[in-house]
Amino acid sequence: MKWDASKAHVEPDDGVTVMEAEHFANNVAAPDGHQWVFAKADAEANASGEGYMKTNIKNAMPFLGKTLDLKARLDYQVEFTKPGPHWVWARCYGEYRFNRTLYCGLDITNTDYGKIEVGWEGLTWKRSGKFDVAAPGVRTISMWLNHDALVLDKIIVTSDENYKPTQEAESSDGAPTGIGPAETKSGR
Ligand SMILES: [Ca+2]
Repeated sequence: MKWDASKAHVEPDDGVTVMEAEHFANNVAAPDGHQWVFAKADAEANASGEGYMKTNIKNAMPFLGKTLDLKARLDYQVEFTKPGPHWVWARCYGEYRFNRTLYCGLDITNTDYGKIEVGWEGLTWKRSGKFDVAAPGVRTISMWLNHDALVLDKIIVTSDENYKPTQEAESSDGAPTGIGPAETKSGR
């Protein structure tokens, strides 16, 4: 797929790029049929924006393919203006208590930093490890689903290690639970 850089979310001066999960640039199904699908926001899910993305299959399988090319993914375009270390926050949850992992990555490559352990008490914010953006420009941020019954509402890419998406209430494991800031403008 050829990207349209004019549709990228442009990293603002504060280094906090906010994207609704449902505003993906590309949605790629896994070979086994797993895929992210859109669901409209409703009061129960407490979603931000028009809705959220969730898995289409609920088999409670422990892992969906061992490598990233075997997992369903969503791609987002970010025009980075502040090269250097970044972190990804995901507002997400998993219905199954023990199998709840997302992976995020830069430019569709396998990474050590990308593992995000998802909560199970409704939508909460969880953060990835550190990844490095070497130079300014449009890059691809991807989100892979590693388990069934996952929900992804919103994504924030930040250059500030101490950033928190919201100071509102926290879940019992200390994760922020609020909706967080408004989406960063793009050419959409
Ligand atoms: Ca959303």
